[in-house]
Amino acid sequence: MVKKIILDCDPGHDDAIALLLAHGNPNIELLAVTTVVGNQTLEKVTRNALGLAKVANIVGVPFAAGCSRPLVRDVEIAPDVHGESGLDGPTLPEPDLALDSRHAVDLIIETILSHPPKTVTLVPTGGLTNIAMAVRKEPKIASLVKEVVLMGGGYHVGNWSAVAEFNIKIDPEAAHIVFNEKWPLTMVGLDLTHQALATPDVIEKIAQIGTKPAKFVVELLEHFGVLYEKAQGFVYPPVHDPCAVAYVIDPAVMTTQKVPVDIELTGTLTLGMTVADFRMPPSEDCHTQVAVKLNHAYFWDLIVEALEHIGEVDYDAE
Ligand SMILES: [Ca+2]
Repeated sequence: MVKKIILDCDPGHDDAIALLLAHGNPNIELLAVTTVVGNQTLEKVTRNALGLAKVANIVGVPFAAGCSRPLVRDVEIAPDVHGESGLDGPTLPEPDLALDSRHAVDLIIETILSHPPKTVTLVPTGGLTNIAMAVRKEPKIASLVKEVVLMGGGYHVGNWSAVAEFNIKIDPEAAHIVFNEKWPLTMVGLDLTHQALATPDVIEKIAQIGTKPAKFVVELLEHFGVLYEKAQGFVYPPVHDPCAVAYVIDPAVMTTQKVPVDIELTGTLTLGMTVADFRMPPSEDCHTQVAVKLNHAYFWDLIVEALEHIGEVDYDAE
């Protein structure tokens, strides 16, 4: 069955691979791509998203820019992890796709309202500002979306503080809104994504595809590896965002556990922590679950297959 998704992202090396996975997997129908401030400024991540559309030959999908700052906090970006461009490493082609004239928040709402109930999955892979704004502007979407599958948080670890993950930490108020709406929500957090390491055998498999988009991904992963080792101390980089897309493609790619999750908004050391309460079996109405264990080989096979499906794209890098 084809799954319809809206990808709300801040490319971002791992967002880029999430976008290519969504576009290249035949079981995903990409309804819209929306951007949000996060890894870099809104202007830079939006430019990156449009450039990626050219790399993967994505046509007929609206791309819209969203919020340029979090709901309450000041803008916090991650140049040490993603570089000055937000996508340092490979050369991105000059985009020729024009942005949709709508604000991302309106595009998200209109896309959900124009499809049958419970058929559209929201896949946020950046801060949750656009999603929070959308559900506050049009509360009906909370009962109309099929589910929210987001990359963010972590029930045992953080990466932007001792206990908070970047996407949640940069806009914790937005995350609080999104986690407290009653839609089914899957948190694909660091506990899971730290298993999605781009090991040398994986990079070699992608290199063997031999196409320009595959070469682009290899360069992304190699550069991300250098930045990630310096910034976060990883030998091989964890490729977070495509894990959320992979879960939508086939939930069997990972195990999950139902557990209530809420967002810490007042802790001086724990702001933006995704607090999961494992003390008791979850209640009947628990609408949140967390990703636990990844099938590493299956996950990377999905990415290789998507790149093979995209095939050769003849674009000129500037
Ligand atoms: Ca991201």
